[in-house]
Amino acid sequence: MLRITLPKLYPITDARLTGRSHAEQVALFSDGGATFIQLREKHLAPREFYQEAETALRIARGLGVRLLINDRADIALALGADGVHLGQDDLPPEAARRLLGDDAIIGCSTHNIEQALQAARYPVDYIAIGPVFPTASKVNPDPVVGLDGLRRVRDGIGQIPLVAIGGITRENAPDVLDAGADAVAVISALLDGDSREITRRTREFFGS
Ligand code: 3NM
Repeated sequence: MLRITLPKLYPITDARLTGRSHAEQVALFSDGGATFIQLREKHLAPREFYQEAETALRIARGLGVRLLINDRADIALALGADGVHLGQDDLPPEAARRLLGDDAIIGCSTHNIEQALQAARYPVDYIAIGPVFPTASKVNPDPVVGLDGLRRVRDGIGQIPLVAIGGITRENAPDVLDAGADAVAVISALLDGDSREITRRTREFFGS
């Protein structure tokens, strides 16, 4: 496992919300200073997603940006992506670790303290907890954990890097970091707007 230091902002692509390709979103987030991005695709067939992700990875590599693939360790492996973000129904983290090796970044989605404590026993590089706030970007989200739930997870998992997700905005992000998250993963608060807006929102997410 790597010992990674996460940047505070972890943008996630969403082709339905913007109508833009994953590659274009990676370019826009990168222009805004993002260095760690997740490709999230819930609708395309694996072959199409693979092809889009290949283009996105080429762009990311050219810019020195690390790119993780949501859900699909097979696609991450085939592409040589930087890692995979696993949901509760995806491959178990130890199986993804066997496939991808020690240098890959493996993150694990959790939605309550029990899942987070379980994930802390797996060979993961970070744990994500959410939704912290209500979100419209996920179908059937789990119950909101709130800042208190986030604090409990922070206290429970020790030093493992922690990503907060769900309903995070420029306004509430400082409270989320105060509650113990190392990074915030964000979809709609970045992608809501034209391309200049997306880059600007990314650049200004943490104030500057
Ligand atoms: N996962 P937004 S919440 C992809 O709870 C995702 O694990 C969640 O989008 C979880 O920033 C979520 O627009 C959606 O709320 C995040």
